[in-house]
Amino acid sequence: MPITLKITPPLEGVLCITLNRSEVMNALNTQLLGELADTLSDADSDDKVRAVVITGNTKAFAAGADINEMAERDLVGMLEDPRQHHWKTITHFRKPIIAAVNGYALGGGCELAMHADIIIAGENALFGQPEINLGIMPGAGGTQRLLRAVGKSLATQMVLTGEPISARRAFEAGLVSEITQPELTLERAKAIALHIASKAPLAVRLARESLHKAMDTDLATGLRFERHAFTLLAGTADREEGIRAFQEKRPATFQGH
Ligand code: DAK
Repeated sequence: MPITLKITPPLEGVLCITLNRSEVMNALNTQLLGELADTLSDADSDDKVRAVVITGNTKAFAAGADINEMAERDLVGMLEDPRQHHWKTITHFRKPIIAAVNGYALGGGCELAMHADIIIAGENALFGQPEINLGIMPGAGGTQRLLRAVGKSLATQMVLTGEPISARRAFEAGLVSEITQPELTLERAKAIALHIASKAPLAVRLARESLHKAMDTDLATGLRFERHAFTLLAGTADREEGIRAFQEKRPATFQGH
């Protein structure tokens, strides 16, 4: 039973995970990351889960790695840090994640939000990589994913000054796809997750993988992957159902095969 997370059982295909260390701005300690990795691992093989929403509270999505815990680790401790394994599990999760971000998304918190496929931000959200203020640097994608999301100049400014950006600036830069009133952020993220959860799961999975390819390969390789994935879907019952439903002018019911 997780202690650092609140988990709402899957409803219409959507699992909702709330980070639950509000007394420390949802700082990501090893236990929280472990519980999150385990929850996502289970969700990966659970047919009832088609999309996941991750959120925090109104003050903080997450203010980064737990600095007090980090202070206890020396070089060898960092090399053997179990958190690296948990981050890897989160990275390799195969279903869409929507992050509903209010308040601080700093350091590892910003990096966790960037592990999501879609970020919905409340007007009060602040995104930043303040590691430089601690004499360290981002370690969970904060230089790589941020640069790809917002471009070189803004990413460099954020990482080297440690200054956060507002939700509005993050929206303009393409880091987040929508801004909402803070009290509506979670509802909006859930609505998007529900929408995705109603689509054909194999098509969602392959489309998502193809989008990810655009981040880490050249155009020709990405286009080749896209074509193969598109072709593979021709063998699915859900494609047949989707096309037949269109022709019969009725909503499609997808089964996931
Ligand atoms: N860790 C531990 N405690 C934290 C925390 C954090 N990151 N952030 C906040 N807290 C705690 C505060 O210490 C305080 O605790 P008490 O004093 O009440 O006991 C409580 O939360 C409330 O915070 P404040 O009193 O400071 O609240 P304010 O509103 O004044 O300020 C703040 C909120 C978020 C601006 C401020 O707390 C702050 O600057 N927090 C630190 C933000 C930060 O520097 N984040 C980056 C951490 S480094 C890796 C992967 C990832 C990482 C590293 C390695 N590998 C895979 C290898 C990631 C590194 C990081 O994220």
